[in-house]
Amino acid sequence: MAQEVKTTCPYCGVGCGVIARVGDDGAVSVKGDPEHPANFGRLCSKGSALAETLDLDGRLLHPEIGGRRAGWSEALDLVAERFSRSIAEHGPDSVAFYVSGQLLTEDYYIANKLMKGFIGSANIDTNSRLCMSSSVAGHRRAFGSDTVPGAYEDLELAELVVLTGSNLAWCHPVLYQRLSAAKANRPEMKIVVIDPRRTMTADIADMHLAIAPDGDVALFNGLLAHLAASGAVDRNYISNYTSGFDEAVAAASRLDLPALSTATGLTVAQLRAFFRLFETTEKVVTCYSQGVNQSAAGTDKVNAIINCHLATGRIGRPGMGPFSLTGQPNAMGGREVGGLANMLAAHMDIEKSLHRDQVRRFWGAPSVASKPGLKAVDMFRAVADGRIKALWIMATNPVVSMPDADAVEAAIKACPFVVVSDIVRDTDTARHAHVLLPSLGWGEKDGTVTNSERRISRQRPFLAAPGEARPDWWQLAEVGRRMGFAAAFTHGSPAVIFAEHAALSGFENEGRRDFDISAHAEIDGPAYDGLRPFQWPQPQGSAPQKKRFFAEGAFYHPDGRARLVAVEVPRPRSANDAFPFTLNTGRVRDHWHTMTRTGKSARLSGHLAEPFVEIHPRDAQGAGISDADLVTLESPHGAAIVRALVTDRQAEGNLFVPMHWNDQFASKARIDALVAPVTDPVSGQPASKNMPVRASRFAAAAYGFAVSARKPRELDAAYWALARAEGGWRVELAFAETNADWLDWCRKTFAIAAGIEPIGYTDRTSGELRLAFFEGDRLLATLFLSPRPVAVARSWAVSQLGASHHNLAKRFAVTAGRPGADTPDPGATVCSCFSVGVNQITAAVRDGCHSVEAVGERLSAGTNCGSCRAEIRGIINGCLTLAAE
Ligand SMILES: Nc1nc2c(c(=O)[nH]1)N[C@H]1C(S)=C(S)[C@@H](COP(=O)(O)OP(=O)(O)OC[C@H]3O[C@@H](n4cnc5c(=O)[nH]c(N)nc54)[C@H](O)[C@@H]3O)O[C@H]1N2
Ligand SMILES: Nc1nc2c(c(=O)[nH]1)N[C@H]1C(S)=C(S)[C@@H](COP(=O)(O)OP(=O)(O)OC[C@H]3O[C@@H](n4cnc5c(=O)[nH]c(N)nc54)[C@H](O)[C@@H]3O)O[C@H]1N2
Ligand code: SF4
Ligand SMILES: [Mo]
Repeated sequence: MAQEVKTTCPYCGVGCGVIARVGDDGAVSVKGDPEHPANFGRLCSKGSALAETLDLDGRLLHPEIGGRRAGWSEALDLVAERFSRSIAEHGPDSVAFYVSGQLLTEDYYIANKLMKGFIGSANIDTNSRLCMSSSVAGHRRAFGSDTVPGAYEDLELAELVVLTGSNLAWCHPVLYQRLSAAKANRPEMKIVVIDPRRTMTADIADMHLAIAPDGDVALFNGLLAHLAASGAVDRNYISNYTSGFDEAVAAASRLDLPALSTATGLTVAQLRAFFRLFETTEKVVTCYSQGVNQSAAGTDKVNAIINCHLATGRIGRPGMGPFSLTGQPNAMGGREVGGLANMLAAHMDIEKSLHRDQVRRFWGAPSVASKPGLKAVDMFRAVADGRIKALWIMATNPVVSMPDADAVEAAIKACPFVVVSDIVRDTDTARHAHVLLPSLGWGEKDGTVTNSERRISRQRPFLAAPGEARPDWWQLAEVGRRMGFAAAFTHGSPAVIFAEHAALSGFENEGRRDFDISAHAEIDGPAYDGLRPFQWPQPQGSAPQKKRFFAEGAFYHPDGRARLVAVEVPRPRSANDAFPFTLNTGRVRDHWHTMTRTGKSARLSGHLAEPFVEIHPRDAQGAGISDADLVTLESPHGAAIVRALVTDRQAEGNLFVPMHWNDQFASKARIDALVAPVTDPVSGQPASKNMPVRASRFAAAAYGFAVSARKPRELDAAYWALARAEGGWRVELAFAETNADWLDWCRKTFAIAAGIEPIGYTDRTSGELRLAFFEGDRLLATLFLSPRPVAVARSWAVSQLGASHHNLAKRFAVTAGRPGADTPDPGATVCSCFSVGVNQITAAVRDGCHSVEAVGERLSAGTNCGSCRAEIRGIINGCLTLAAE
């Protein structure tokens, strides 16, 4: 019997409800849960493709010690013994956990309890340090607690939505869809996008402010000064509920308009227009994410934004408030359990002895760590210099995602004892582990997550545990028991852990702490199984409620008042002739972080199949770089080779490279190798979006493109980038020499049997070479080689893997590298739900489909998840402009 299970998407912090259906044959399909209040049935491209990422190919299925298969008890004994020994010899601060916002709340709770309560160190930090810590620090400075005051509904109720440092269309796509639907219903609603790049999100904006990198403090300071000067502030709110207004305004007023214009890179007219819009619109929501958080001034940016909302009293009311968007599915849950090195469980404060004492008594712990632990960047420094001797990494891939990634890799390599819990066997981090522990992944694991609007939802299992994989919480609890803390880690199920977490949130709380879900403190197995999505707080004895915080003050500083924080505009970085460009990094629509999951899906990999750098046409010209050239990027920390994508969406002087590519998918594209370990002084969050680099053309003697039915082995090339494709793999290549034995190269790389002879041709004048190998009527592999970037119809070439090549003409068509008239090339994927390419959309536009709806009717593109609608609109506009010229 087919079975349907309600669960939650494991990707972004929107936290969409998913219904997973397991058919009689075991096949899984997913659809949006129409009843889930985050998405009401919608899913984006990544959510829609979840079923394609569930196969066991590449999964870690058994514990390993030193590369050999081991049993669980041997592996757990070893971890416990090595951690205990390090603690005995060098003290509790000689060990550390580095965990993740992709853990479930129950996993996270146990990790934090073990480290802070029983090991007695606060050396547990998380990838949320790279993600949300500036927001946490900003909230705590302003509100006295890490509270997101509003709800998603506020974006729909607002008259003005300001999106700063957020590419909502690609990174929170369902929230973007809710916003664009609201704007379609109420066209008078205004949207402002503040981003150095003209992103796909800017597509629905009434105003796009292409701000200079890190110009945000200046912009929001300017806004605060303007609001104060024009009398647009809420005097009652300020005097009843806040302090620090005068100092904040004084600090904010230091730059006049021309100076603000220089600091923000915006014209005085743009500044005036934005200030006026904010001033005259009551219902304003300001959403922000990594363009704000990931900065050396991240916390100040957060407070500069919050200041404007506090000064106008626009907070905690429908359609109003500052809104920090969380990235990971459980970034918020990790904050609730205190997973950051400077926090304690249940939003308590590690620096307050009262809180430490409460947590200690509740846990029955011998002691609770009395000082904050090392934050991620410092933690890996301590690993590098030998202070940390045993490290457990769980659900994160720091060799790819940490700044100064090569140094982080070297530190992990040199660490005497490294444990990695992951679901994938070969990650750039897992390859350096002494002990590998197989974890349950999405669809198998069982617990809760909290989304950006404080909504707690269940992730429910619908697949059996594969191999010997076990939940992360179980691994931690087992090690805790073996370290001598058996009584504190007796939890037999996630329900028991959740109940304990809920009880702690209400423990001696009495309204003094924002995070309180003690209504669930007595929850049992069946109730936990049936738990419906709810928002916190939900104190003991109360029903689920829709609550906004702070409309009438009641902040969590001891005096109950919010703080406006006086923030200074950071000094601009001095010009650096050796590294003249500013490198900005971030996300693409269809990949998730280090690609361990989305890299498995051919559909998702077809959107952008190769690591790239966006560069402005004038900069490209200046550096002698043409579109589709390869580019070497260098900083004092490291180097990368990526494809040039020349576009005026990018501001001059700035470059953008996605953070996703790693050593499994490209020869040299871990962009964090270039990023300096510079952090925000308050939050410790790395500045991942503002790095001086230089760019030059990578001179290759030959370029290649290949498709292969089998995964290529050992790619011997100066540059390569690998992507999953329907029926096999596609590879972009570049070589330093042209006179290799290409036949031999193909045989080795694509594992072609000796008896199989190629079809091929060489053109000595153009230097082009094509080789194709067939077995029966199936294409095994084909290589296109050229002295220039290869101009082959790639989607068409990929589609040949699935085609039947029964006659010679068809086989020769493959080496010709272009489709015949009967099989047009779809072009690069735009709509990944229906695999519709750019050429198909262009053809439809030429055929008279002049709106996104018309294209959707013709090709279905954009009619499922809607994530590509902005791109489709861009293609239509592009075609129509060309036609008009
Ligand atoms: N498709 C996809 N979605 C994701 C993820 C993913 O990997 N893939 N990851 C999730 C996670 S964990 C996170 S944290 C979120 C991140 O979500 P976002 O923060 O929206 O994503 P980013 O692309 O990192 O950065 C957002 C924008 O900040 C801009 N920016 C850079 N510098 C500045 C600046 O100084 N000021 C301003 N105002 N803007 C600037 C960048 O140009 C970029 O467009 O996405 C989540 N959603
Ligand atoms: N330059 C630059 N660097 C960045 C950013 C940026 O914008 N620019 N963004 C930063 C941000 S915001 C973030 S959030 C980080 C993300 O960076 P990471 O956390 O390193 O990225 P992921 O690929 O999500 O890593 C998750 C790992 O956990 C594994 N995994 C998945 N599910 C489970 C599970 O249930 N249990 C266990 N044990 N493992 C599991 C996956 O296979 C994968 O190896 O990157 C940061 N780094
Ligand atoms: S917006 Fe997309 S990635 Fe984010 S939770 Fe929803 S379906 Fe998942
Ligand atoms: Mo993140």
